[in-house]
Amino acid sequence: MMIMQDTSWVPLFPEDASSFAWQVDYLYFYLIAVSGFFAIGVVIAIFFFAIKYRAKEKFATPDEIHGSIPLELFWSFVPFVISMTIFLGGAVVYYNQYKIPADAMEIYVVGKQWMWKVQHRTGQREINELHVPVGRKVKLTMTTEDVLHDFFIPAFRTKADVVPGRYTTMWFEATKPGKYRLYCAEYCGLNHAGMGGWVYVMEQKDFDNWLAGNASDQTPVQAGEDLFTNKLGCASCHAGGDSQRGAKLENIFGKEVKFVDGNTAVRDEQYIRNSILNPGSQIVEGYQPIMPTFKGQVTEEQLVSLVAYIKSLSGDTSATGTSTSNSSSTQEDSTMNQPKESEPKKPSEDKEGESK
Ligand code: HEC
Ligand SMILES: [Cu+2]
Repeated sequence: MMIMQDTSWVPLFPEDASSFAWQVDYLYFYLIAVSGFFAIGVVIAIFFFAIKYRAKEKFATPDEIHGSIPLELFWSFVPFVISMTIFLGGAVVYYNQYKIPADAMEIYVVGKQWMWKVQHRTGQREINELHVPVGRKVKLTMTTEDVLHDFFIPAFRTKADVVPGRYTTMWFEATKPGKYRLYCAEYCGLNHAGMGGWVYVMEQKDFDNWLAGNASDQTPVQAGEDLFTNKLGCASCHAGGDSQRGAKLENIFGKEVKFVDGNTAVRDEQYIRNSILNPGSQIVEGYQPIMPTFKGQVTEEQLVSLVAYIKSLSGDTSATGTSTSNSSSTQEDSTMNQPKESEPKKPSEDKEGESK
């Protein structure tokens, strides 16, 4: 329960345990300093003027004042400069926090009244706990089964809304091994206050052991492939070789797509999710609108797996759970890449021409 660190000079703050935590703190202290300076200045001025201009005689008439350009300029310019420093400081910190590094290790998070479900790329699942290695960039791709939640790790000085029907992301790089609080920071119903847990930051080798020691479920990619080929029957349209009626899904991730109505979009996680839930809303050029909606038939966790599988068809290997130097990870990596490699090559020109 001890999250305050003994070395922090004022024990008012949670520990600084991420690469950008100090930036948030400095910005915060700067805001306090600016507010403190003006608050104290105003109070001093009140007393000073109250004494200096106190009523010395009854019915005195004060001198008329006709404005002062230098004074006007001074009190416009100084606040302007101060607010710009706040804006710039805030913008830099915000940019560092929400620009997700490309080489981050991806972990999926699904919020649900009232728990956090976490799944690693290697298949491990955990609830209300999040194990991460120290010194690695970690990206969380998050969504929720029900209402709005908010994923908050005070020691990392980061939080992000978790929104129904959408993927939101956040990232951090933990700097110190330890155990840190994790909260839901958006009131989400009766047991909102209980919707929290712990983040465990481990040395890379302990983390690798942890990954290896936890009996591995299917990886998200494997689970997605299973849904795709067996449980949901996507493969009947999307992997039919020459008779394929559905759009080609290999090597599409991150690329632009053109719709029959002439609009375009970039195929990101959000787009793939929407393709599965509302296929009619975005018909890919060259295809018939025959794909049924899977709304109500798949959970958010299954959707995350499907998205991971479709990403893997584009050779997305971004960030496995383990370090690249680790031998057990090479095994995991190869399992994750299997779908991609075993996929028969289908030249895209063929498909396009055929279905037109
Ligand atoms: C009845 C056949 C059929 C089934 C079943 C089907 N699809 Fe489709 N799918 C299509 C067709 C046709 C298109 C292209 C037209 C469109 O955009 O709706 C498509 C488009 C897509 C796209 C967008 C492709 C692109 O180029 O951007 C994705 C992603 C997708 N499907 C995923 C799935 C998944 C996942 C499943 C299973 C849950 C599935 N589909 C089931 C026929 C099908
Ligand atoms: Cu919540």
